Amino acid sequence: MPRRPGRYASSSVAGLFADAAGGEALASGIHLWRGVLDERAYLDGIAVIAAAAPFRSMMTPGGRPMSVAMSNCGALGWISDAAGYRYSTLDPASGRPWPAIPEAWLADAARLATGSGYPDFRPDACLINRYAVGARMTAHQDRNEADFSQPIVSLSLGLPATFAFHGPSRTGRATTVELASGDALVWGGEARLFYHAVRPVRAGSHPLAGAFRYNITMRRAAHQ
Ligand code: MD3
Ligand code: FE
Repeated sequence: MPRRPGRYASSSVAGLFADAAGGEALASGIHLWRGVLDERAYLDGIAVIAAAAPFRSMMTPGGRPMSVAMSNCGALGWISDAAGYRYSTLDPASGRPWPAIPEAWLADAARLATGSGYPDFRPDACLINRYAVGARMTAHQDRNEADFSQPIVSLSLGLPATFAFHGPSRTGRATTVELASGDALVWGGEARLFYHAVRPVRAGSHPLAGAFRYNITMRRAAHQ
């Protein structure tokens, strides 16, 4: 994981302090690692996965297409359709299993989780979100997983975005943080069930990703 020189920061994040292993804790259970990813390798890996499991706009249970296009790798993939949100071992578009999570991604996830205080993270699900300009994710909790004691590792590539998180309820002001290509976030402990959102992605061009933002989330969806 080559490190980029540190940039910073979101003025709206108060009280940053350093994690033991070099990340920054934004709040209890939220660990930010700036510029730690090999952007080119991740974008190449995304292209390989998308060749087998193309990005598609899934339907909400209410029947609206999501603005974020999605693909998955790993034993379990997150899907949404008229029947609801859930994990599936098969890609509904092809009827085949999802591609495997690349070993390099699993190695980075283990290192980031361990460095954030979660040494037992063993992801079985990896959702890849692709945001075109204007795409967004409204406030929600991630609660389709079986074990909330496992953290989520989130990797950002391509165009930057404003990420917002609340607390355990949707009410109250959100804290925002600017996420750039190469940044990683680990969400565990009490933050695991926080409401969170991605603001509409602003127009721009990234030298490697063009007019897209990608987010990779590695999770433990099934019981260990
Ligand atoms: C905070 N994706 O796919 S990942 C999602 O950037 C999702 O695409 C966002 O939220 C994205 O569900 C954010 C960061 C993230 C993931 C899970 C969380 C933040 C979280 C769970 C609890 C609290
Ligand atoms: Fe989420």
